[in-house]
Amino acid sequence: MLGSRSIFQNHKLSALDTPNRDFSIKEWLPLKELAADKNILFGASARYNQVISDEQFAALFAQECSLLVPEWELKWSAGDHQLRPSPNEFDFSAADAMLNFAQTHNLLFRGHALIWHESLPRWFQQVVNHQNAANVMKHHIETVVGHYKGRMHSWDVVNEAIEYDPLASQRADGLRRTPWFEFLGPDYIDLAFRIAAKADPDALLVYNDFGIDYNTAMDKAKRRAILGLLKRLKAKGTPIHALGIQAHLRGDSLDFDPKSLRQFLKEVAALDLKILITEMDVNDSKLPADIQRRDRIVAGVYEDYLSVVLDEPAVIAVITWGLSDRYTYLSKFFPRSDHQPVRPLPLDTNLQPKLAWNALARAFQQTHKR
Ligand code: 9MR
Repeated sequence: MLGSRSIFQNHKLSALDTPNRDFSIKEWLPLKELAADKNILFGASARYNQVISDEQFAALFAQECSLLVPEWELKWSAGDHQLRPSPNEFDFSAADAMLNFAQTHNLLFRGHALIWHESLPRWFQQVVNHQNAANVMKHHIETVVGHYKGRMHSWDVVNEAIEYDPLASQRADGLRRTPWFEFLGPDYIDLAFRIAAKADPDALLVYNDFGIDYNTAMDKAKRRAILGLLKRLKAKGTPIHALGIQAHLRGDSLDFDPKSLRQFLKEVAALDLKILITEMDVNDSKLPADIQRRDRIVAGVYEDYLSVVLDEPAVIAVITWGLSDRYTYLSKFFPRSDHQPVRPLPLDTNLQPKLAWNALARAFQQTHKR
């Protein structure tokens, strides 16, 4: 406990906490309704067992969200789930059950992610090479996108194709040296989009990435590299329809600069692309232990960020990476040093709305209609 408190006090970070900030809301309606009023989608990611076995959570999910994205079940291999148990097999059972849940509750369904350097099955390394990579990609995208043809709101066709730190990249375009890149060269991105567009002409096809949000040298370089990539794809006639901004934010960051983020969104929109906020959460691992303070800071980050982002008319969706602190990847990936549970999402572990929920509600209420 002492650890995180002293870190917080030793920095200018205490300025982030504004005890008198107003997070009140005009009207208590589900987030999906507040968003829909402005023609915006609100949704979240979830895993199979959360929506299939946790009835209380599933009911809240259906109440608050208009879109569901599986956190694991449409990746090649993630957690204990294998969409691709072997080179010739596809196991759609978990994702199909989630689609069924979505359809029962009138939720849109979103696919994540077709081409990514992470969450690949073990066999991938043994089986895929320069000669067969294009066919493996084609087989995967045609089969998976084809399976959900006409039933998907959007697909993350390529995820995280720019280097973690583009400043450290040896390539001017900042492209990440993923297996796909090594086997197929920079055009693997264009290829993936073309295969996906053919397999489902109705789905919104998205390029998704992170590290875009702040005014650090690294994030600036990332924005530049992403803009470059999007421009090249558009110039080639690649069937890409949107940029997905993951928005994994940090409660303890002092580097948020509304102006430069707003400018970036404008430049993306000028390419005739839509923008989706795809994986929003606020990492509170370095924030003070006190829950009221912590929740206030997290809520402030949600509202400050969304007020900038929703100002851009091209932004059509806000999706959080999980809905409740009951289920968040951050508890495993970024635990607090004081071992207190993390609180990065709109609902707490008992599914009660937190100030972060108010922040989302306020952002939807305050923005203009699309
Ligand atoms: O939250 C996801 C975690 O449970 C998985 O173990 C991990 C690997 O598949 O992916 C996490 O989600 C990531 C998403 O797919 C892409 N953007 C970053 C997310 C957090 O790491």
